[in-house]
Amino acid sequence: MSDPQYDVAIVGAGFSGLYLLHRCRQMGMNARIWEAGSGVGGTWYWNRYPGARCDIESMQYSYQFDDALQQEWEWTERYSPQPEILRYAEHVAERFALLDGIDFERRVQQAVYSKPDACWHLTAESGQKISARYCVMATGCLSAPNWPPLKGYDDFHGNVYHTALWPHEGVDFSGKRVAVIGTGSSGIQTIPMIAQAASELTVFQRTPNYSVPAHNQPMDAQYSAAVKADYRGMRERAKQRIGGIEGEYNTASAMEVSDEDRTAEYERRWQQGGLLFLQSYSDILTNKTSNDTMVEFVHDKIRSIVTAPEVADLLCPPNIIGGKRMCVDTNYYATFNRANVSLVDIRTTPIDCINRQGLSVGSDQYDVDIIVVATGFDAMTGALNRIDIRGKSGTSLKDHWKDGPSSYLGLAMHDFPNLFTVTGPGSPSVLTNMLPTLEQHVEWITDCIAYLRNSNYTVIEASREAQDQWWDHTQEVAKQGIKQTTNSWYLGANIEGKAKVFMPYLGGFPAYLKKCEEVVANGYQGFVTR
Ligand code: N01
Repeated sequence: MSDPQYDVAIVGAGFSGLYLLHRCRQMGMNARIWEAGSGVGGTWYWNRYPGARCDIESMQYSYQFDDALQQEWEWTERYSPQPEILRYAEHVAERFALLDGIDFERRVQQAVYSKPDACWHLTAESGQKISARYCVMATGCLSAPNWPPLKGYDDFHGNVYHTALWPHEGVDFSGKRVAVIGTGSSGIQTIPMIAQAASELTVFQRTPNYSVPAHNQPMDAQYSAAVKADYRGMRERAKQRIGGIEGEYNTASAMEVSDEDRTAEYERRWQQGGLLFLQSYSDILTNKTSNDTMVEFVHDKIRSIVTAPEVADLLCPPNIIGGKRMCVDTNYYATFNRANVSLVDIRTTPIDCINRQGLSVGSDQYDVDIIVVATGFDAMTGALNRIDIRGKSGTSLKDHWKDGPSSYLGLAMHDFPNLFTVTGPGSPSVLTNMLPTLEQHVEWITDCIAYLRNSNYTVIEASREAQDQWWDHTQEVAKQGIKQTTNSWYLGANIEGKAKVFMPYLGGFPAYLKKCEEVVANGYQGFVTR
C-alpha cells in the first residue's frame, strides 16, 4: 500500500469545506481543498445576483463551533445580504488561517477509488492530480445550476445571466429591457431589485410560488446582545426543532381553533415575516384541510397587494403551501403594480425559443436587451453527478443513482469506501438551517476519520444493508406528509429525465441527530471497517 499525499481531500470551499479543513487540521490531519471558484464561500461566492440574501435570520445562519467567532462577529441586518455572508466566509478563512490549504480554480472532474492502495485519486479539469486516504464531497446541495433547455442562446444579441453564476463586476440594468425566467427564491429576490433599475421588466412564470414578507431591518442591537448572552442555549434549543431553527412553533392544529383566531394568528405571523410562518400550526404540512386555510389566507394577501386582478390570479399558486420551498421576499408581489413590470404565464404557452431580439412565446415576441435565468439547480445530486466518481467496483455514482439516489444517512454510500458527502441525499439538509446541519456532518465525518486512525483501520464503507434500510426509511417518512404531493426540486421534478425520488430526510433534525449518535455509540453501526 503506497501512502497518499493527503489524509483528506476536500472538494469545495464553502461553509462545509472551510470547517472541514479547520477541523482536520485541529485533529492533526493533513488535508487539502480543491475549489472550482477563485474564492471561498460556495453558494455565497456564486450567487451574487441583486437582492441575494439569506432567508434564515443572521443570528442563526452562522457557525457555532467557535464561541469567540459567534460573539465577535456583528451582523448588520435581520437577514444578511450576500456580500456580508461572503465577507463572513472570507473572515473565517483568514481567522483560522485556512487559505494556504486551498487550491482555487480547480474544478474536480474525476474522483476514483483505488482498491490496492485504499486511496482516492482526484483529477482536476485542468489536469492536476491529488491522492488522499479519504475524500469528502463538500459540494453543496444547491450548486449545480440548471439551465432551461431552450434553443437559441447563441442567437441572442444581448447577455444571458444565470443567478447562480453571476458576474463579479455586476450587471448594469439601467435603461435596459430585461426578461427574468423563473420565480423561485432567486427570482423572487432579484425581480424587485431589477424592476427598480431596468426600464422594462418582463417576468416569465411557469409556476407561481408562495412568498412571505421578510420585514428585513437593521440588526436590533438589544436582540443581538440577548442572543449572544445565551448563544449556546439558543443553539441547543434550535437542535430540538425539526428544521434546526429556534423560533415560535405552534403545537396546535389549525383545525382546533375558530376561523377568526386562525386568521388572526396568520396575520400576526405575516406581520412578523419569515419562514416560520409555516409553523403557525403544527399540521400545515400533514393535513390538507389545514393547509387549505393557509393557502386561502396567502391568496387573499396576494390579491390585496396586487392591484390588477388578472395578474393577482396568475401569482396565486394552485398547489399546497410548503410543498415547494417557501420564499421570503421584500416587495415581491407589490413589484407587479409597477408600470414597467409585466408578467407572462408560460405554463399554458411555454417559451418556444430565444432568438436574436429576445424570446418567442406562442405567437408573441418579447424584445429584450438582457435575459436573467433564475431557474435553480439540479438539487442534491447534481453537483456529485457532474463529477465522475468511481468506487471500488468501478461503477460511477451517477450510474448507481440513475433510478434515484441512495445513501446511508446522506453521509456515505455502499461501493464507495472512504468517501463522505456533506448533507447528501437522505439527510435533512435543505429542509433545515444549513449551517448547523453541515457543522454536524463535518463533526461526524472528522470524528469518524479520527476513530479509524485511532483504531488502526484504513477503510470504512457503508454496508448495502444499512444503506437500503436507511433509504427505505427516508422514503417511508417522505410519504407521511403532503409535501411530496407537489412537484419540486426536492423530488428532482425540475430536471428533465431525473428520477422522481424525495431526496432529503423529512423526519426532522432531532431524529436524524439521534440516529447519527446511535450509529457512533454502536461502533459505527452499518459500516464495515478494515
Ligand atoms: O430555484 P427554484 P431557485 N422554463 O428551482 C422555473 C435556495 N435559495 O434558484 O416551478 C421556465 O426554486 C421554475 O418553475 P417550475 C432555496 O432552497 C435560497 O429560485 O419548475 N421556467 C421556478 O419558478 C430555493 O428553494 C435563497 O415550474 C423554469 C424557477 O425557475 C433553492 O435555492 C435564495 C424552467 C426555479 O426555482 C432554489 O431556488 C435563493 C424552464 N425550463 C435560493 N426551469 C435564500 O436563502 C425552471 N423554471 C433566500
